Amino acid sequence: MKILIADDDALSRRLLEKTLERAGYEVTAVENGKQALDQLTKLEGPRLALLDWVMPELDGPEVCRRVRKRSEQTYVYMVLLTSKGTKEETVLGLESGADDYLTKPFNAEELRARLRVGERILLLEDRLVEARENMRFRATHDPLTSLLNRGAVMDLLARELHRSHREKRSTTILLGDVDHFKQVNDTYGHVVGDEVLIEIANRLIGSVRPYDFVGRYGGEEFLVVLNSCDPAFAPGRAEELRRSVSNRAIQTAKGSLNLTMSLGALMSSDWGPRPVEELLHEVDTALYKAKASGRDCLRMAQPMTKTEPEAAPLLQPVRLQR
Ligand code: GH3
Ligand code: MG
Ligand code: MG
Repeated sequence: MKILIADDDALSRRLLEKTLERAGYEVTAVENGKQALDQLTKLEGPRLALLDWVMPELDGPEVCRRVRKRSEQTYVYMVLLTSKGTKEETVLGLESGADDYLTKPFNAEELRARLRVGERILLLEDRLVEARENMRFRATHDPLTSLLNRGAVMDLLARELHRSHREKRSTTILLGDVDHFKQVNDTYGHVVGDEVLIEIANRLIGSVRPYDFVGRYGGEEFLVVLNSCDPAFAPGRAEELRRSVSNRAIQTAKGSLNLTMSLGALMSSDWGPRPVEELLHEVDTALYKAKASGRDCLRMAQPMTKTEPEAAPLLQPVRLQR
């Protein structure tokens, strides 16, 4: 475990260093408060610190105060080293944000015992952070494929649409649905169906850029958001996603299966500011058209242009002549 010693007295610093190295710590020793603050606020810096009260640049309590101000970083357990150990000093030290204090000259046994208390607190914090991260992941991800779940990908899409509109860029929304997926379940069982979904999820993730979003929208439906995607490239990128499913067989416990996916797509620049639900409805309609056109294909959602209603009557006679 890393530990920081900040003491301007060279002799005392060396003594602490030796004691702690013998106890198995990875020691960094500095000689003033400013260096201590730098160490404690850097990424991956020590999370356990022994700070002398009186030091040049910044004293021990001031280092504690400044470390505590940075609430975003992980917890640092700080022990102040005082020479007097009066009640007033103790209160002031703890009020400044220190977790504990030790009076000099210190007893090596007591020092180690107090540092073990600090380690227990840090371990507890690690476990809490881990539990919180696990909960956050579970709340936003699909347990089968580990993709974003429907709620999370919709939230990100809504935010992205606002941003792209503000920055006059285009977001491409894709809705993919595996073709005849029910047959996989019916023929090979649900477990193989699950294997297929996991593999397709991986292929989709592998086909987008790191800042695009892929979410599981429903059973065998996937929502892909291509952020700031140049409209000229959107159909090509959508085709790549479609081909990522069909271009090679999927290996499963019951053999390799050839599957395809139909896609509906929409470029936000074609539509202007619209509610997410409305845009998704349009993509869904395009997906339905892809299914109706024989599956394993892509259909783009196109808004009705102003000229279309006028053009419609002209088309009418052509159809009647057939
Ligand atoms: P289409 O080409 O028209 O999309 O046909 P389809 O068979 O893919 O579509 P349908 O909607 O009829 O069937 C989807 C199936 O997906 C039905 C459902 O049981 C299955 N499914 C949904 N979620 C899961 C899942 O998590 N695991 C497995 N194995 N199957 C799932
Ligand atoms: Mg479906
Ligand atoms: Mg399907």
